[in-house]
Amino acid sequence: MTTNAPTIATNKLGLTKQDYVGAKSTLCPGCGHDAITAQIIQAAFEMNLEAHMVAKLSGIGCSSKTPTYFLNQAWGFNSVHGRAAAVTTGAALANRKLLNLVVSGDGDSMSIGMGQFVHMIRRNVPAIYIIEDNGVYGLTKGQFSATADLGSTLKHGDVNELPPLDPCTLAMELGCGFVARAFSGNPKQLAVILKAAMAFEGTALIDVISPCVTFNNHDSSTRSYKNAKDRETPLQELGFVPYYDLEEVEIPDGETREVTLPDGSHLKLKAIHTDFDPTDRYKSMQAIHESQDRGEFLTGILHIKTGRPTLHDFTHTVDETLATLPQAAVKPGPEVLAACMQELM
Ligand SMILES: Cc1ncc(C[n+]2csc(CCOP(=O)(O)OP(=O)(O)O)c2C)c(N)n1
Ligand code: SF4
Ligand SMILES: [Mg+2]
Repeated sequence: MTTNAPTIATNKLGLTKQDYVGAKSTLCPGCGHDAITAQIIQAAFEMNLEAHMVAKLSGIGCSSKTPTYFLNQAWGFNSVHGRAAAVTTGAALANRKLLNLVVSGDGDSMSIGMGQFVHMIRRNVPAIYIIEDNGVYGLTKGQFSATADLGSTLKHGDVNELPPLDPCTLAMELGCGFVARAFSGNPKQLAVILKAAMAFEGTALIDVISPCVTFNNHDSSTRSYKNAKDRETPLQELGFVPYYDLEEVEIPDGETREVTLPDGSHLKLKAIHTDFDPTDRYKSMQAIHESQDRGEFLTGILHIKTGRPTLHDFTHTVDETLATLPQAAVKPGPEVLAACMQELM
């Protein structure tokens, strides 16, 4: 007997997309952050992530609440405001086998958390660091954040007179090897960027413009959904071929630039602005500044450079997870301690 029941798609682990969801979102209906959560679930499903090998890390904010809404079988640490980067650095040191997935906000990362953020990038801590960037402190009712554009206004008329900080050019300045900007209203592009970030080693920064529909969605806000949609300027058509599909997928030559990612996957970048080279960070920074002067925001892979040493190279961490090391290997022993004490006398 045949049945017409629809088959549910499964990935290489035999899991369905439903296996990658979390609790029901409590954010405002239409919040850009929920659209990002949906693409994290999609990318994790397509990349066959094992949830128990993922650590979700965040600070405080509407954005920082979102790890609850995906991968409910992963590890999670919802820290305090601005401390996601520091907690991620600790998590990476303790266990280098987990994939660290950080979700932070523009307030969380670019104000109170700035000191931690810059050092995490400087140390090239292996982590995907997503900033859900709405230009305001959503959770505390919509004050301007440090990424708010000059001249943007709040609902009741206040004008932002301070120049914005740009997480992407800042990250490039600090040597970050994977810098991308996306828009929550462009899910297809975001999913590819997330998959490429999952195949990367080191810090992968993704700044996602994510409109706050409750406090920052009026016409005179540069971060409203409509204004963001009008200003978005995609740099590339992106394609991602995971390493296990390489033999089956034909990669055309020509205009398409290809980057081999550390796990062997391929990222294909077909430039829309033909003179844009994401491997040259100085030119990328110039292109971003010029686009900002024109009132546009560029999306896509803004900069990529593989092979930089990571935190593990700088600190010579062992492969083994610290929690599973035998006591004899982690303790220096009484003689070493006594010698140290002697030095300090
Ligand atoms: C130490 C500390 N200072 C201030 C706050 C108040 N506070 C909570 S969330 C937040 C800003 C959140 O903005 P953002 O990171 O952009 O997240 P969003 O809500 O916009 O997603 C602030 C200032 C806090 N919780 N802890
Ligand atoms: S206040 Fe803004 S950022 Fe927070 S959930 Fe609502 S729409 Fe999203
Ligand atoms: Mg915010």
